[in-house]
Amino acid sequence: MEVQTQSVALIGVPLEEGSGRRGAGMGPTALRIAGIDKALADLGHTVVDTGDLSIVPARDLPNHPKAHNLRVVGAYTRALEAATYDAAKAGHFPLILGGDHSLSMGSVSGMARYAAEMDRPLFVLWLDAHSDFNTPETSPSGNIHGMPVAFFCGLADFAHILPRDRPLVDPQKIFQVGIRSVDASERVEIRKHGVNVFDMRSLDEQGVAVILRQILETVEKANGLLHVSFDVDFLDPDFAPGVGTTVPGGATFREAHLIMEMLSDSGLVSSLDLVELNPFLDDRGKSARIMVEMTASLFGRRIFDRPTRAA
Ligand code: EXY
Ligand code: MN
Ligand code: MN
Ligand code: MN
Repeated sequence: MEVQTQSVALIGVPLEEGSGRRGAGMGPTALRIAGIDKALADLGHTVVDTGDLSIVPARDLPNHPKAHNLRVVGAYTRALEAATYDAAKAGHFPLILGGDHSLSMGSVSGMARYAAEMDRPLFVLWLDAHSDFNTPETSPSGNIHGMPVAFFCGLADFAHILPRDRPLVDPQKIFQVGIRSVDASERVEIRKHGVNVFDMRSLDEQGVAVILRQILETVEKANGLLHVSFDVDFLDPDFAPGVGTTVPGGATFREAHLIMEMLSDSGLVSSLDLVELNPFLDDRGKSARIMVEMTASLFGRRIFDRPTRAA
């Protein structure tokens, strides 16, 4: 199968204030050092590195006792919402180099605005150990990287970071895969709002190919756009240790790799976040390199071509 070459806009987001520790702010640099631009260029894609996002201080936002560093996270959310929307609108594939997972409040909201303008539904594939469906009220930690999904569904509308009339994501158009750490209140909310969860047990029982086929069919039938949000902790910490929130029993290299290949074959992916890489905790750049490998597969790298879409 021919690789459809694309114009890829790299957007660096050195945000770590949404997590409970330092280090994820170095993620964009580590992904660049691991060769993300070359990996994509070698596949024939055009790569435009827009550098790291600059923010305008969000002085209008309050200090929130249950949402730590809201002003910084809010400033990045605003800047990234605009940068992601602008990149997509200009015909680029927005590839966000994180940064902690709170950045998805901005990237997904930007894609939601773009999809609404295109009159197409936005679907989100959330590859993560966590469901990130807390609100400031339910969060056990106050760390905003545990809240982005609730935010872009309009359920954690803290402090009007974005305009109230922004397009939201329908929880039933979210697919969470690899989940294995869920807080009690998140579990209730996930069921209540109909988020589609394929936890690690589903992966073990059904295998990733069956699950991915089901997701891709749904997106294709609806003529949807698919935003992929890839948290390093989706992977098993044995081979991806460079993340602050490791949870044992994660996806294997081969499972994650097959997901990337099937996503690539589908041609449905519109945008991608690479998040939570913490180079300070990594083992000689191992996790950064794996994230680059995964991205290359999503953008068409193959061992051998397949005559038809993976059947
Ligand atoms: N559920 C926990 C919390 O809300 O504090 C842990 C969240 C970790 C989030 C990581 C990024 O995926
Ligand atoms: Mn910072
Ligand atoms: Mn996450
Ligand atoms: Mn996570």
